[in-house]
Amino acid sequence: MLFGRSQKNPIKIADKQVTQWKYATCGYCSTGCSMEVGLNQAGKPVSSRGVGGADVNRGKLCLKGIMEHELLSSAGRGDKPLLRDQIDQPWAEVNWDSALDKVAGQIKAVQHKYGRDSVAIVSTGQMLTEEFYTLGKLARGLIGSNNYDGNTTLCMASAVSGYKRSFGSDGPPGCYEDFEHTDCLIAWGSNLPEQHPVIYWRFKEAQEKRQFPLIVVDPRVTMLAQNADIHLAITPGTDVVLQNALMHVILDEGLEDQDYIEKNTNGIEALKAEVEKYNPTMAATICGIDEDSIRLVARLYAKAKASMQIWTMGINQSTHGSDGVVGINNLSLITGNIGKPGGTSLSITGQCNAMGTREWSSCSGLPNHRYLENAEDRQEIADFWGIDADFLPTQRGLAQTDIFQAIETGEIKGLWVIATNPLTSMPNTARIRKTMRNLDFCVVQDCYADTETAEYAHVFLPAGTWGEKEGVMTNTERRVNLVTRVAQPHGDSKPDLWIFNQIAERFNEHGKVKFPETSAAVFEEMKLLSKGRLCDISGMTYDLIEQSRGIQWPYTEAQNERGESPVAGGGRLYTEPTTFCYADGKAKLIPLPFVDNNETPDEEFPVWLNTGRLVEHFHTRTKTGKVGNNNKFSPIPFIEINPDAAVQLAVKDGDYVRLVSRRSDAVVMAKHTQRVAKNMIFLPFHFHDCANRLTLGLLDPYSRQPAFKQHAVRVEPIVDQKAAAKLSMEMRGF
Ligand SMILES: Nc1nc2c(c(=O)[nH]1)N[C@H]1C(S)=C(S)[C@@H](COP(=O)(O)OP(=O)(O)OC[C@H]3O[C@@H](n4cnc5c(=O)[nH]c(N)nc54)[C@H](O)[C@@H]3O)O[C@H]1N2
Ligand SMILES: Nc1nc2c(c(=O)[nH]1)N[C@H]1C(S)=C(S)[C@@H](COP(=O)(O)OP(=O)(O)OC[C@H]3O[C@@H](n4cnc5c(=O)[nH]c(N)nc54)[C@H](O)[C@@H]3O)O[C@H]1N2
Ligand code: SF4
Ligand SMILES: [Mo]
Repeated sequence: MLFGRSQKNPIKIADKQVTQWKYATCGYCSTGCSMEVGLNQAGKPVSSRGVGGADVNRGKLCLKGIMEHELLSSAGRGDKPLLRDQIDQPWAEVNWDSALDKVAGQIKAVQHKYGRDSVAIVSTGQMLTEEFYTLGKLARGLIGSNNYDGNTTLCMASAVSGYKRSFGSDGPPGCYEDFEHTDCLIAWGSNLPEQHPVIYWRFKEAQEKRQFPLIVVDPRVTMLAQNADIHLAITPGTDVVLQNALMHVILDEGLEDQDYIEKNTNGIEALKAEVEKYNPTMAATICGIDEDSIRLVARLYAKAKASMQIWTMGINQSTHGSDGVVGINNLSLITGNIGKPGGTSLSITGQCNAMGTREWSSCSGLPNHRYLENAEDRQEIADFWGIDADFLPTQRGLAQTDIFQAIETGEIKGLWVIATNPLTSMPNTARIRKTMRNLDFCVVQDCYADTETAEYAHVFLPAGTWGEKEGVMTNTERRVNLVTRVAQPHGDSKPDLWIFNQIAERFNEHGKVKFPETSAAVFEEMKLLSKGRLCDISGMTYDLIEQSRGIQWPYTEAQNERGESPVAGGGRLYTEPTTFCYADGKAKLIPLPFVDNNETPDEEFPVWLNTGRLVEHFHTRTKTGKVGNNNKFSPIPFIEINPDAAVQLAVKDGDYVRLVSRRSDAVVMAKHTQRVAKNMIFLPFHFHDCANRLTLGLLDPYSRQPAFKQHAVRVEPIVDQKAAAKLSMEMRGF
C-alpha cells in the first residue's frame, strides 16, 4: 500500500489578495497575542497573522487566533435590537431608541418598585477596558445598584482574592520572561498547551535552552503533564494539603529564606504551627501523592536559585480556590520567590481582558483597584465623576454566583447581562433555567443573538465584537495592548461603549456626569485616575502601545517623559523590599486549615466528574462553534474515560453514554483514553445543556467562585445508540 504525499495533491496556500493589514490583539485567551488582520481590496477581513516583533507571541498564533477574522462574518450574529413582553413570545425588531428607552425605563421601574439593588448587572472579561470603565461609571455612578459583578467570579475571583489576602492588592507580580530565568517551575491545575498555547511555547523555548524541571499538579494526564519531569496526579480538591505538606518539609529541613521572611512578611509563626500538622506521610493519604514525591518536590522547589509557580482553573475553581492561591503565595514568600527574575507566583489569567475588568470595571470595588470599603477611595472617585460620595455603597454587593441565588429568592427582579452566557457557563444550569423565570425584566447585550441566555431576555441589544471597535485589553503579564477597528459592527449592531453611553444619557440628569464618546477620550480619563498607583498607565498612548506591541503596567508619565523604553519597563512587581500593598509594606503568611467539603464519589455516583476545556473551542462556543476549522475537531460533546473503566461498563470507544449526577443528566460520546484514571471522567464544558447540567458548583467562601472541577457522577451505557446519536447531533445543530 502506498502512503504519503505522492498520492495527494501538493498543499497550496491560497492567495487571499490582502491589500492592507490592521493591528489587533487576539480576543480569545489572556495570552494577549499581537496580530494583524488582512483585508482584501473590498475591505473584507480574509486573513489573520501573528506579529513578529511582538514580545508576547513573536509571530505565533494558535488555531483560534489564526481563524479569528472568520468570526466577523459568522452565523448567529445579532443585527437589530429585539423586544418582547414575555419570554415565550416571538421577538419583534425595534429601532435603537425604542430598545434603549425600554431598558432604561425598566431598570428605573424595577428600582422604583423594589429598591436600587433589585437590578443586577452581570458583566464579563471580554470587552475593551474603556468599555469596562464606562460601564462601571454608569453602574456605580448613575444606576447605583451594588449588585454588579462579572463572569470573572467563575474564573479569576479566587486569584484576585488570594493576591489581595497575601500581598494587599490584586496584580500578578511576574511575567512571561520569568520562564527564561527560572530554575524550577510548578504548574498547578493549568493545561497550558491547550488553554494558553503561546504561553506554553514561551515556556518550552526557555526550558529547552536551560533544562529546568517542570512539576505538574493535575489529576489528569494533560498535554502539559505529558511534558512534565514530575506529574503529581492529585486527588481533586486537595491542593491545599499538598501545599501545606510542601511547606512542612521546607520549614522542617530549614530550606526557607529566613532573611526574606523576616524583612518582608508577617505571620510566619502561625503558618509554622499549621503546616506542622501536615507531614508528608499524613498528606499522602489525603492527596493521593506518595510521601517521597512530596519531599522531592519540596526540595527541588526550595533549593532552586529561582523558582516559579503558575496556576489556572484547577486551583481557582474549587471550594479552596482562594486558599489555594494563598498557599501558592505562601510557598513563594517563604522561599523568597517574589519579584525576582524567574522567582514568582503568576496566575495565568483566563479571558482576553479578564485583567482589564479586574483593574477598571468597578465590579467588586472602584476603578484601578480602589476599594468601596475605603472612604478616601469613595470620595476621590465621587469627586472625579461628579457624584455624591454617599451614593456609593460602603462595601461590595453580591457576586455573580450569589446574584443568581438572589433571583431565586426574589431579592433581584431585573437583570442586565453583558457579554457572558451564564445559562451555559454557570453550574447547575437546569436550576438556573427555572430561576430566570422569576425575573420581571431581563436584557441581554451580546454580539450573538442565538445564546442560551438570550432565550430568557425581554430585550436583546446586538453588540459589536472583537475587531469591530477600538480600545485596549490587559493580558496575563499586565501588558496593555491595542485592538483597532478592523471591520464595521455587523448589521445594525453597535459597540458596547456606544450602548453604555446611550443608556447613561437616559440616567444622567442635567448631564452632571461626563461620558466621553470615543474610547481614546475614555483612555485619557483612565490615565488620570491611574497616576501614582500600582497600576499606573499614565505614560501610555494608543500610538505608543501599538508601536511597542503592548506595554506592561506600570508605565508612568515620568517614564514616558524620560524617554524610557516601554518594552523594558514594568516587568515585575514587588522587586524592592517591603513594597507589598499592606500599610507596613509586608506580605502576609496565612495558615490554611483544610476543610473537606467537596462532593466526592460514593456507591451511587462512583466517578469524579472533572470539567474543563479543549484547545479548539472557546467557552460556550458562541464563537468557535461557528468557525468550521475550530468546530470540526469536536462538534459534539464527549468524555474522556479510562479504557479499563469503560470495559467494565461495556462501553466501546465512540459509544454514547448517559451521565447522571444528583442535579441532572446529559448524553455524551465516550472516548477511551489513559489521560484519566479509572475513577474519573473529563468533560469539556463548551456545550450547552451538557456539563453544567451535572455540576454542583459549591462556592469558595472568600471569592464566591464555584468548584467546577469536583463532582460525583454515574456513567450509564445506552442501549439505543441510534436514538442517542440523533439526540446528540440534533442538539448541536446537525
Ligand atoms: N482553547 C481555549 N483556551 C482558553 C479558554 C477556552 O475556553 N478555550 N478559556 C480561557 C479561560 S477564561 C480560562 S479561565 C483558562 C482556563 O485554563 P485552564 O485552567 O488551564 O483549563 P481547564 O481545562 O479549565 O482546567 C485546567 C486543569 O485543571 C485540572 N484540575 C481539575 N481539578 C483539579 C484539582 O483539584 N487540582 C488541580 N491541581 N488541578 C485540577 C483539570 O484536570 C484541567 O486539566 O483558559 C483560557 N484559554
Ligand atoms: N463546568 C464548567 N463551567 C465553567 C468553567 C469550567 O471550567 N467548567 N469555566 C468558567 C470560566 S473560567 C469562565 S471564564 C466562564 C465563561 O463563561 P461565559 O462568559 O458565559 O462564556 P462565553 O461563551 O465566553 O460568553 C461570552 C459571551 O459574550 C459574547 N461576546 C463576545 N464578545 C463580545 C463583545 O465584545 N460584546 C458583547 N456584548 N458580547 C460579546 C459572546 O458571544 C458570548 O455569548 O465559564 C465558566 N464555566
Ligand atoms: S494563545 Fe490565546 S491570545 Fe494567542 S492566538 Fe491563541 S487564543 Fe489568541
Ligand atoms: Mo475563565
